Amino acid sequence: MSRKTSRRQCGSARRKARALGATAFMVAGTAGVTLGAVTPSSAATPNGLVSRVSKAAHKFTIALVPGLTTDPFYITMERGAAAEAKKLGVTLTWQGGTTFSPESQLPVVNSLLAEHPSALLIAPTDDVALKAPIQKFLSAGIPVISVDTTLTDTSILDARITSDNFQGGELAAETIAKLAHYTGQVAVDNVNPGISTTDARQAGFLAQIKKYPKMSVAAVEYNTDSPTLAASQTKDMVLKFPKLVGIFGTNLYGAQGAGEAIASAGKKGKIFVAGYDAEPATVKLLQSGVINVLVIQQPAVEGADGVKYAYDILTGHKSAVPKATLVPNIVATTANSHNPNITKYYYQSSLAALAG
Ligand code: T6T
Repeated sequence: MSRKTSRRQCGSARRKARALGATAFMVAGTAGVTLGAVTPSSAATPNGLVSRVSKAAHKFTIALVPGLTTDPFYITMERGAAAEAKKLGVTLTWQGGTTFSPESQLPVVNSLLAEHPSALLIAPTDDVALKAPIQKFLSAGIPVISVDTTLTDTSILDARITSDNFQGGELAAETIAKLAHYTGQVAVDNVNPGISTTDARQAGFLAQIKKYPKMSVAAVEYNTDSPTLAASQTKDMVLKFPKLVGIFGTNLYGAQGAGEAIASAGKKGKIFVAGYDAEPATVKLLQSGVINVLVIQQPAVEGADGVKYAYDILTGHKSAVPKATLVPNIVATTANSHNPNITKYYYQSSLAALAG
């Protein structure tokens, strides 16, 4: 996704929220950084339609296809979706690939089409490669909502729900810049190009760094969602760029790898780390001061909203469903990392939590 597209999406979702009369939402501050108003999600659903559970609802099966099944971000999303499905009396299914890649996700999506679910919630692992398979669901009359990641061509989707990824990237840059007294080089450890969320985070980060005349970007690396690769890339960058003052891991595996490499290179407090997502490995690095800031998302809210919107579409209330929903980020720092107002947003990382 281009920077422009990402910006436009955020803007349009914000406008939508305003149109709905949504209240401004302040996220937790970090290191003197405060984010502005962003679009609320489920709380803003205007009509209360979703609380009506009818017998007919039981015939609905909503399929949730995550980016990959082992990632705590998506496990937490499933929990939110499952709770909402229970409330509405619909069936939720959950199946996906075991790596974050179209190669792993496509066979799952293709075989799911034959099952003809009532609606599809999907986190596309590539913003172009998943368009044709998704189009097949739409052509079969199955509504599709993207959750977390989305397509470059969002026009074909019934709705999309994501976090404010561009803003999360800006915040990561702002935090590092402040800690480094607005001087020095920074690097990005991203997943793969072609992922709408992490591309937008990178775009936000780079745009923000550009605002600081004494700062520059030394490198952008892609770790293919592997913390081991992110760690070795970070180690190499530390050796190669003596002026490096900060690194941004754009998702939980990048943040984990970057943090672990900075700790083992003895650079804690010298090279600042901004990351994304809160599961045990990243939280531990945050609490020990290696990671300085984590942008935390609300995947359970995304999952719940997805089910709710699918239900509204299936019950003839499509006009109540916003085309674009931006879920607010939560900002965790080493200083607030034990605060219950923050810890309540940490992700569920165990599949055992899926029972019940
Ligand atoms: O950061 C999340 C998600 O938002 C992103 O699209 C892919 O990576 C995660 O699942 C974390 O691993």
